[in-house]
Amino acid sequence: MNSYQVKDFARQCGADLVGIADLALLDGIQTEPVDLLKGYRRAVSIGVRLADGVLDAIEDRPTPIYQQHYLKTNLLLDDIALRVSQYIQARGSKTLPIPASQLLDKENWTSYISHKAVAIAAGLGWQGKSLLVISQDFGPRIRLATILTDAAIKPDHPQKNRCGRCSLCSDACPVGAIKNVNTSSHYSSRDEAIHFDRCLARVLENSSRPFIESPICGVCIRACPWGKTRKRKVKEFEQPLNFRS
Ligand code: B12
Repeated sequence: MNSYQVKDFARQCGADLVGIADLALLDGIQTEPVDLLKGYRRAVSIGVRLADGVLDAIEDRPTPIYQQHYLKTNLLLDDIALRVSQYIQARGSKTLPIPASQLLDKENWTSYISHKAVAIAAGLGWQGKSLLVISQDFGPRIRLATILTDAAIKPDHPQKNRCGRCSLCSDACPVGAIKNVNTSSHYSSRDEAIHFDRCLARVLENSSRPFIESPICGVCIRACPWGKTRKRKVKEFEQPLNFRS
């Protein structure tokens, strides 16, 4: 089994993005439990693209359809992670699929491991000013999951940051949570990039709005120019058809 086969299988299962992280790059990262990565060498990072129609309808708050899309995308990611885990395990390596969105510590708002850190190490994208992983093809319009493995498959490399002087996510945030600070690789803490208390208060407020039950938002995702459907692609579908009646 090589990395190409694992990636190909993940894509067949529905992943839109897949990369392999060398866990040596994540040495010392915060995990729950602290020895979560012990015995593992690589992490398969998978990304599932969100629907533009759902995101483009977001103005200053999440919509009921984004709430459902969020839940269904998490289920799809967990399903793909399980299948990839089974594929690798059947070929003799140990695996641990990490759920897309399971909160473990509600005081510090943390999970088993940061899927974003894994995705950055696996080259899926860079860490944007919003703290989100921005991929070249889909921008932050992706959700992520991770499969840890002891298989010594070939790792990918991190990408360079391409946010530059753009401040659209920061300008769009309804509570001014994004500080508009750049990073060349990744932020050392979330407070370096955002006013975490403002972001958290906003997503919690959102979770009590009608038909919204999760701490979600989506405004900074929608604002990012990376991943917005390009006009060129749209035009391909808009070519007039030469039908004669
Ligand atoms: C808890 C949680 C929240 C909390 C706290 C968010 C936060 N910033 O930590 C709340 C409820 C506020 C929240 C909000 C949102 N969330 Co949230 N959330 C999570 C969850 C479940 C756990 C995150 C966690 O443990 N953070 C802990 C901190 C300490 O980790 P960290 O900030 O990522 O990175 C640390 C280290 O890892 C290190 N680091 C970071 N990158 C790298 C890279 C390398 C190479 C290294 C060495 C280290 C390193 O530096 C940091 C300090 O230690 C994850 C799922 C998951 N398991 O990852 C989703 C997740 C991060 N959320 C996500 C999203 C989309 C959102 C929202 C947009 C809401 C929404 N869906 O509409 C907002 C965005 C808020 C923001 N701008 O950060 C996505 C991000 C997808 C993407 N494209 O990046 C995730 C990955 C869920 C998923 N399955 O896709 N979220």
